[in-house]
Amino acid sequence: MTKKLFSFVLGLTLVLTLAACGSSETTGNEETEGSNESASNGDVKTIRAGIGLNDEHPQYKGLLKFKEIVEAETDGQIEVETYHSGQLGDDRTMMENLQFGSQEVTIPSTAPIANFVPEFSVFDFPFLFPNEEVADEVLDGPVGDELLEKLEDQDLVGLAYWENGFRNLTNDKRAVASADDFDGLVIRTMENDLHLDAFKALGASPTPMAFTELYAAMQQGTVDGQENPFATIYLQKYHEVQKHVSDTNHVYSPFVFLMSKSFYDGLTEEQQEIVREAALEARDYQRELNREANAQYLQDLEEEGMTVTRISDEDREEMKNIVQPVIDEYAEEIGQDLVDRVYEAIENAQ
Ligand code: KDG
Repeated sequence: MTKKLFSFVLGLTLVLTLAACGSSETTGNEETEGSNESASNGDVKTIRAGIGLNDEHPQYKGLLKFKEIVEAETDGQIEVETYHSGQLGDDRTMMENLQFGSQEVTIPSTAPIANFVPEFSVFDFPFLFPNEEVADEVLDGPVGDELLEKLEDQDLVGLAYWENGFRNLTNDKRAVASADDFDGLVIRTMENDLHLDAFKALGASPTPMAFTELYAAMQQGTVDGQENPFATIYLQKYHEVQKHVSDTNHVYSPFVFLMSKSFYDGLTEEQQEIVREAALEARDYQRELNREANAQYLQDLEEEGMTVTRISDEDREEMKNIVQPVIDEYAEEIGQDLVDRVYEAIENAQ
């Protein structure tokens, strides 16, 4: 074989060998590269998640935890955009956004949800839950799941119950220590007929209003007071526009982590499992954050100059008796059977 021919054959062999390695490398990794490629450059889904509370509230910190888990577990296939302080609208608007597909997640209290699924008002019955532990067991149990399932008829998916917390009264007029002290106070309530009727029974002049309008209404004096958990009262800076706070603890308010049903149905089974698990893991984190600082918030409010009035057991008992007829009326409307099962679940959880 001449030198020329040998060099040609050697070169050809080298080229063919490299080409073969190259193609086997491509074949070897093609599938992996292909799947990685689809994750990073393929159809990335975006979750636009909006809430009413501000970015200091445990609700927002819980939402950031949800974002962290979902983006990690889906390897970037799902991205979560977070919006706080009503940037995407008030609770009703954000729930409608989910129904119409312009937003994918919101986390309202059960009270505004009752305008879409009336049965949710049962969780706003005054003095229903004795403490957070019983609330967790009932909400995370069969009767809580039963109510979440009813959301699907409204094109909503309820993935978990988070915690707003025990609601307490603030006002700018006077110390409220007993039922008599509610007389004539213009109290902003959530947009929920049960809340309105309960405060009317106590002698107040309640007015329904979106959460996004509340601070300005107190600042302008169009309402005398409102009721919310200590975390909200402190972190939304209501002490700047309210003089008095009473530890009425009159309602334990859950949040519901809502997802648009059309968005949820468009996820793969694996992605559905990831968002479900993330909402539950972030729930536990959010509840813990909410409870850790709750006692501190009341102290902070006093340090900010608010007058704190402690409600005695007797006075709280009197408030319960006054609102009982309202509870009985709504129990009939919601369905006595469901209400009885909620009370039974509370009994079993104690
Ligand atoms: O988005 C947060 C609101 O749903 C929640 O804060 C509702 O407690 C509430 C209120 O008073 O409107």
